[in-house]
Amino acid sequence: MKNIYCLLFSLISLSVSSQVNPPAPFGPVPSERQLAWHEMEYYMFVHFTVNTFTDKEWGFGDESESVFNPIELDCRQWAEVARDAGMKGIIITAKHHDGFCLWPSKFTKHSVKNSIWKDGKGDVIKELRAACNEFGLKLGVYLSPWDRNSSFYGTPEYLTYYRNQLRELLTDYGDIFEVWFDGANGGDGFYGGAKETRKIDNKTYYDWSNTQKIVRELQPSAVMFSDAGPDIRWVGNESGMGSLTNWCLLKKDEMYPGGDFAKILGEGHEDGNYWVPAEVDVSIRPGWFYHSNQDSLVRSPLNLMELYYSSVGRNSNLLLNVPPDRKGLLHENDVKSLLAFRQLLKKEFESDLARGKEATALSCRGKGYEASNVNDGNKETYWTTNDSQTTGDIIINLGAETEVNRIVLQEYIRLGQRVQEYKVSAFNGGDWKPLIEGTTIGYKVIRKFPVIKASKIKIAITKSKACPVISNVELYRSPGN
Ligand code: FUL
Repeated sequence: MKNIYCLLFSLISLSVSSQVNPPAPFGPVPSERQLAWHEMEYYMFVHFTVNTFTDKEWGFGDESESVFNPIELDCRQWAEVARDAGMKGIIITAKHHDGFCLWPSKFTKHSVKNSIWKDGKGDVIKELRAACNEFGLKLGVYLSPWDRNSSFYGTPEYLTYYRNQLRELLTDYGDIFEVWFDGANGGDGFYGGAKETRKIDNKTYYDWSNTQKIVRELQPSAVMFSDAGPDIRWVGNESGMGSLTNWCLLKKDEMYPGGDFAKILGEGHEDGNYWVPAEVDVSIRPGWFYHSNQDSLVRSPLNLMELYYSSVGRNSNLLLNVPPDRKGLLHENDVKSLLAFRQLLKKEFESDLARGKEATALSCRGKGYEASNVNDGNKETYWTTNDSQTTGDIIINLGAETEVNRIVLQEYIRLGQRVQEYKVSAFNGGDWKPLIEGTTIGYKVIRKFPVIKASKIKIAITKSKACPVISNVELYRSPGN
């Protein structure tokens, strides 16, 4: 019956004009570089520097270059594991707060070129670039703004130094997908021998807008991460928790890296004026760097699954840190866990029960915007309503009673993030039974609910800023809880 309404409506619309216009974008929308980033979903963070050899998390900046000697370094192993684990890229700490550079920077002595590793001829970034190319991964770089080694830190000269290094990384190593600007800033350090405390004003010192111009100039497709974007925001914690309500929107002009914004960063701003989605960064071990006494504390495959639900499942990307050991290899415990998690993930989302089933909606915008677009496997097609409507139901008819316990929902974010509230229910025993309620959707949410036998599943959009635009609905019977 509902299909008939939609068909009649389509016919009437057709007779008026052969084409129904799509809804206009609502609010901020993602750039092409942000859209490409959303699709990546899950990628590896690599923390590696002198700390790996000194057993520290934050090097003071006075470490001798000679401590860096990863005799079996094999970036191909990192990349192969990342690919086999289902990750789409690797972001490496090219320079962490200790100031040691993993590439032979022309602008400092404090780099691999003065280490004994490969007689000072090595370049970790170059090796990782080649490995990423070989295994089909994208490469990103972390260049710590805080530098506890540099005598320039805290003075205006430091900005020139920092920008020169950024230029090297963005010129000599091919396409970079993400540049990671950390928020930890200032404090005590070696600073070329001064060994003192240097405080900076993180609102003004770094003159971020001019640094950002360098990234746009040299790598126009790269997204920039920091507490305040401009392209990607920190989620506000390092424990792997995306926020259930998660707007990809942010009033970033009111924010700056290193500020006290953790709560806002989780949810974003419902009325934000820029598209700045959240990235969840978290480590597979307690520390960011490798420490042999944490070999038994590697997250289990099931724990990684929980992380996946609390990040990718909550409209965020997952940047999972896997730190190489002193040999320069990912430890076998980490590798085992990552690959076992990959297998679990495959089983979790093995067979989409919604795909190709009859999908109907009482209201639809007209031809080209039918409910059947949500389960056609094409994320470029979507269901939507008339502009005047901000609610609507989609019903997936599973045909027979079917066990279900997971749902994936996606908005067509090219037209903005709209949905504010939704409800999912199941037709079971002659009645509609409520399953879950939610707030935002955005690029993607994945929700769990106890196994239920249902012949139909209803997704009701109960509140939206403008007509809802849903591009994808998937249903699963996962073996997990
Ligand atoms: C923090 C840093 O201080 C940690 O060492 C680590 O790099 C983490 C990802 O970001 O701000």
